[in-house]
Amino acid sequence: MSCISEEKIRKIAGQFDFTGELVSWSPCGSGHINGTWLLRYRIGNMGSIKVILQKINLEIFQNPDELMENISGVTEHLKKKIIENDGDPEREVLNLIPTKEGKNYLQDADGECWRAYIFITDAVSYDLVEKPEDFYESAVAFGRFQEMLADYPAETLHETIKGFHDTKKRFQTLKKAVECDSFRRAEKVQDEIDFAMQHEELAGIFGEFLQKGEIPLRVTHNDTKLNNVMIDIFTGKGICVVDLDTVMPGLAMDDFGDAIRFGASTALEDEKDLSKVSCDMGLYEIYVKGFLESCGDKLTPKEIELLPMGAKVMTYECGIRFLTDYLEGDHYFKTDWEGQNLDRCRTQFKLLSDMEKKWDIMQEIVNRYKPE
Ligand code: ADP
Ligand code: GN1
Ligand code: MG
Repeated sequence: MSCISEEKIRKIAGQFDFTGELVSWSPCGSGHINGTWLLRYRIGNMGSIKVILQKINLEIFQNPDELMENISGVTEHLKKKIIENDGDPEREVLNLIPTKEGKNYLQDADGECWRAYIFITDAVSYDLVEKPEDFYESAVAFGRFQEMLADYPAETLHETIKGFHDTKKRFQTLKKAVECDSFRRAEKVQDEIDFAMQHEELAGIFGEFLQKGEIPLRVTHNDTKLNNVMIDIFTGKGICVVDLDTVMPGLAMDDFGDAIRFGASTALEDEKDLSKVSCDMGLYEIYVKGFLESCGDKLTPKEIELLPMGAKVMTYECGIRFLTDYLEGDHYFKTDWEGQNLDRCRTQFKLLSDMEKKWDIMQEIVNRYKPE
């Protein structure tokens, strides 16, 4: 996905509305879905500018018009709020660069779809927490993100991936993958399949609360990994939330939980040595604090009570998604080695087991930080 010829990149980049001489490009970030490149341009004697070029994964996002309509709408909304709050609209929100024809993405002759963003300068994203403060900042950024979108007209958002966090549906898909066993891998992962089946209960919890009207749908990010927040290298602040492909009506607990399963882990998502994998309660506490400080007063008592459950559910959901993809021959998440999705599944199940051991502490921490 990250390989691209010079001819192709020049042809694609040349159709977006900016000038300058393209001098270099390189793959960027460690996202599992889209192809992302950092492009450097020289502009006369004025210096250089950087641009992010992304190839949209059309196997996953089948309706690019709707996807980009969501992103345009959400970024415009965020920009207004940021300007109202005297923020920097070039760095605190993604800025789409239109095509020369004035569209928000490009469909090339091969049918591939591309979009370009202004590069957020002097900022980094992390796959593993290096400093606890960075994790705190990511919590504040995601909490603020949710808050700024609280008045976004949710009914105008398209569901870019149907049933994205419908854990029950994810569980059914896993069961089908086990039954089909198209790649004859099920026998090798019987322990993981057993673990997934034993935890089936987690798949239905939020669906039931929703059905009973006990928890609300909100406009949420739905992919709150630490590496989807850009951290300012000078101030250490969580400057901008990126990866807006899955901004849709969803659950606050899922945004919280997804961030915990990734960022409060003591190891990378694809660590092979499971003895290194645990859910760090110090990091968990820091995230709880940042998240509740930034959006806690907007959440209902039930949502707050269910935050720790969000961590378990999202860790489980992600684990079964990785297991399903392994069983189905690794067609969804990008992989760099055979078995990487299985490695990812194992870290998630290890984390979930660890959360079960730490369940009382996890609840106690949320209790301690909940708004009065
Ligand atoms: P994916 O859907 O594949 O995860 P992302 O949109 O998250 O793709 O982009 C991958 C990575 O590229 C991000 O984690 C971030 O590090 C980097 N990135 C994305 N957009 C920008 C941007 N506008 N400026 C700087 N870096 C960016
Ligand atoms: C994908 O795009 P990225 O890498 O930020 C995935 C998330 C998973 C995550 C697991 C659209 O996120 O749902 O939780 O991988 N995004 C999509 O690391 O499926
Ligand atoms: Mg990403």
